[in-house]
Amino acid sequence: MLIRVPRASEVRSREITDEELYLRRREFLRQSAAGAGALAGGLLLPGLGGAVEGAPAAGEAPGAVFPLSPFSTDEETTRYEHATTYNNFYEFGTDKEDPSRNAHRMRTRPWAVEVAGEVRRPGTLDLEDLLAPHAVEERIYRLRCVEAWSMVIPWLGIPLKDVLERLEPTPHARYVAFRTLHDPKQMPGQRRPILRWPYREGLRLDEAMHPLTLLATGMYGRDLPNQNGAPLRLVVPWKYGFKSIKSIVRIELTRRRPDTSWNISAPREYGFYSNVNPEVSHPRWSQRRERRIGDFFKRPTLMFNGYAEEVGSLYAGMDLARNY
Ligand SMILES: Nc1nc2c(c(=O)[nH]1)N[C@H]1C(S)=C(S)[C@@H](COP(=O)(O)O)O[C@H]1N2
Ligand SMILES: [Mo]
Repeated sequence: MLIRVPRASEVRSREITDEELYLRRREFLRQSAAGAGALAGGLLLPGLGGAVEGAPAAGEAPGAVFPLSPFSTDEETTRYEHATTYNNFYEFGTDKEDPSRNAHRMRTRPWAVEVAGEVRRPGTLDLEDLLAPHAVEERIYRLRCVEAWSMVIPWLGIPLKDVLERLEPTPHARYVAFRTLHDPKQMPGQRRPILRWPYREGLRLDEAMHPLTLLATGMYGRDLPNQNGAPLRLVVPWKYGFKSIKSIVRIELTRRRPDTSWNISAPREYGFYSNVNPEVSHPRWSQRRERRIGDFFKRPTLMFNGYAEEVGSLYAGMDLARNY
């Protein structure tokens, strides 16, 4: 389908050996996972200090090692403590620290995923059966929130494409709709009508089948923490963070464009596409710049979050100010 022209950064990477690339990557992860000693260069956000339960300790090698995808960025990864205590997961509260405080209540095993709609193999699968035949890889991606902050996270996961192909979409499938678990007992935020629950998101089928689109099961070499969307979340690195739906229990292939929770709650602010775009402001703020969590100064936001060469062709001929 897509013919990729390698980016300068990737060509550079290929000139060094796999072994060197591997060692360098481990070093990035070690830096980001290290404790207070690693703080010197970065600004500590209020409320983000201190040890985090389950975080890799200083000097400790991260968990399991998986092949590093060439789609990865070589930017320094966000500190684990920041990535796991500064979260959006409204099912557990709307403050950034709420998910890390409350999400431990969610039971993530056993976990069933319903596959429905325009597929030849519908049904309910245990998470392990959904994922087992596929190879897990590591991908270091930028993720930019619509609120103008960003992180760099080493995800573990499987290309969504691989999973969808095995489920065999019918020729009628044009979109993919996702839903998060709906259980107000485990997710106290769902007792209030902040969003349309369960949280729902959607992609056009070609976006879902794009090789960058990842179904993540882990990060920083270990399982996903609950606050980051355990046991299964989407990661769509060229779109605003809210498209990357957490704790998925349902995947439906549809003929029509599905409703999404943010689009239902504020259609003028959050469109279906929600591609990162510095040229198109959110109605209440500019999207030109962003603050990388851990940095002091803001940096310019890049078209498609820096993935324009990979995904730009998906939107050829579309007016991205109208289709925001
Ligand atoms: N189910 C669900 N998924 C969600 C959200 C949410 O509130 N509920 N928030 C989204 C938003 S706005 C962002 S920016 C990312 C944040 O992912 P992170 O906490 O792992 O950085 O998750 C997205 N996925
Ligand atoms: Mo977000």
